[in-house]
Amino acid sequence: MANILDSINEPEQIALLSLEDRVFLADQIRERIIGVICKTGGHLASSLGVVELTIALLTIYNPAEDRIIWDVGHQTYPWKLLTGRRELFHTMRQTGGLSGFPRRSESVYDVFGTGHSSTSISAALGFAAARDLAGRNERIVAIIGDGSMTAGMAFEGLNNAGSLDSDITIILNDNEMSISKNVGALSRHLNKLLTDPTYNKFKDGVWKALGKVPSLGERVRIAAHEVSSAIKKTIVTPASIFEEFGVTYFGPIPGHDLAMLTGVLQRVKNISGPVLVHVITKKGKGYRPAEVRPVSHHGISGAAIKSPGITFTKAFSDTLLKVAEKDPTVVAITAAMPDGTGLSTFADRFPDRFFDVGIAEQHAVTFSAGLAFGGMKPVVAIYSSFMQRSYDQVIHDVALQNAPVLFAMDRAGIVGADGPTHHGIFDISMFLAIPGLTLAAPRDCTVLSKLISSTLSDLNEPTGIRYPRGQEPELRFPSPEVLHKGVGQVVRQGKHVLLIAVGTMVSTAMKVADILQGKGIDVLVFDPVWLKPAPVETIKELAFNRLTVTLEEGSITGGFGQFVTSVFSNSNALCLGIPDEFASHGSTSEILTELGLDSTGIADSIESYVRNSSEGS
Ligand SMILES: Cc1ncc(C[n+]2csc(CCOP(=O)(O)OP(=O)(O)O)c2C)c(N)n1
Repeated sequence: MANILDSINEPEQIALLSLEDRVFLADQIRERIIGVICKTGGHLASSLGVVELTIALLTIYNPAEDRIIWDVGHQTYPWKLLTGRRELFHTMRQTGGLSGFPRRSESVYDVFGTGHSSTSISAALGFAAARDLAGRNERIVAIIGDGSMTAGMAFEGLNNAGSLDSDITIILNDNEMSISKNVGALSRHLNKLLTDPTYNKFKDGVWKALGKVPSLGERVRIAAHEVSSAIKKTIVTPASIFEEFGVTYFGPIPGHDLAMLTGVLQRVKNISGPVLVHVITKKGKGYRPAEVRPVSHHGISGAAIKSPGITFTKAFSDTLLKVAEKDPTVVAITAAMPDGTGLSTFADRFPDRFFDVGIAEQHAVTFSAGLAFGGMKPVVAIYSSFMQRSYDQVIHDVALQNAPVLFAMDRAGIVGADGPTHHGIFDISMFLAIPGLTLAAPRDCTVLSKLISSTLSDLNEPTGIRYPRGQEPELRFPSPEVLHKGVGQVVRQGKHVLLIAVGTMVSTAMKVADILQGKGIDVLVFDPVWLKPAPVETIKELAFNRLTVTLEEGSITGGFGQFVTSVFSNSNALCLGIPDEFASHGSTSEILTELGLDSTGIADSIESYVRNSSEGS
């Protein structure tokens, strides 16, 4: 078989291929994705599920003019391979390489950047409204998964789509999976559509209908009713919720039958008003291990050697389980991330006390406030970057009413290959600004476990605990038996510089202190543990006769450094952290080095600060 994939340099070539060649192309795309991603790591299963869909879209639409908008964007590997990035595909998610998500800065074919879910319908509507105002006629398509469809934002988009009545096509890519099994009433509804007896009638009927509808070449614009009634006259589609939103529904369509998929999308393309095509795909299609275990193949870590240490996620999961065994009021909530957050074990052990609410961070937070006022102790486990979605709910529903909720914020700090959409660098600034909310950052898994147990033993106010992805750092220090709110710990003595390090930066700070020791600079390392209430009095005392430096894996602007040093009358402190920019993707250590936040970079910054200060005094 000729290598068709390697001959595709422009997406426009795809429409010129025969159907048979496009089917071969699908096989070759799968082979390439499996070959590369099993080595480098990345989002495997979702991308394998949309190979035919991507080819069909590029056959029917003109990607240079039409606007194809992917939701979440983790499934765009076939898209990247076919839109001019094939030769860079092996650099995926690495420093300086391709992003694992669509990026406007990476390609003209990535018309809307993503990473967080459920934005595609809103973005598509915006594009459509702009097109209508400008009097242009490009087509606008949003591709959204059944998991992403569970989010409030997707429904906000649908609601608006039904009233704007602008021409857009929404493709619902239904593989019955979010990262884990999809949940909720919408998922049930989609399943009902899928198992409706009219589905098979639809499959047969579609072919008949396609024969009756004029082809695209013959007519530039076809009125809505002409095509939809032509198809619907021949087949009875099951009643769907989307029709109630004023969105014309077609489906379900088998998503790996390239001929049928292309045929249906071609006809639907020219229907006016909002249209939703329900496409059924299989996550991991074509790679047996991913088909069988789509959850563990959603994102894979590739051939990287893994060390056996304990992760923060595991420490959280184990501790929560222990506490919940003794306290029946402890309940756990996730927004579609039971595995990533470590809550699956809790779900297995306490199914009645576990809530997967779908990709619905805002709802998860307000739901927890209700649980708290109802007498439960809710633990909401949400990645730091996804907490951004629920900022108003944290303020308005939790903090303002002093709802005792524990936020377990995993993936805080730089997360590595997923890049700027996923780095957890704003949580400190977000949380510190909210009155009544307390926030802690453990330096290792022991401190994390103690924080969870002690907070849950007397959960009486909203509390956040932020901890990073991956394993605890090598360096560990004994921690006090009980961690009192607002009390930190000196982990190394020194007379020249007070280095206040947040969370796992304590470990880096110890290495920095070693480096600086060799240069005659004596560093005291202080771990505040609690960022709010901060151990302000202790910090003031320690800062006496020492230069103060703060260090955090979070945004400098509004971060802990600025927060805590603002209490000094002479606030001549050096605040180190993530500068006012979006950190890129790559390995975490490379990103930190680039930001000057590796031990050598930090030591250099502190050394010049000390030298400049002594010259100035
Ligand atoms: C706001 C937000 N919350 C959580 C996530 C984590 N996440 C990434 S993909 C995904 C599941 C998406 O499911 P679906 O849309 O059905 O796509 P599939 O992977 O099944 O193709 C989740 C929960 C996210 N990207 N954005």
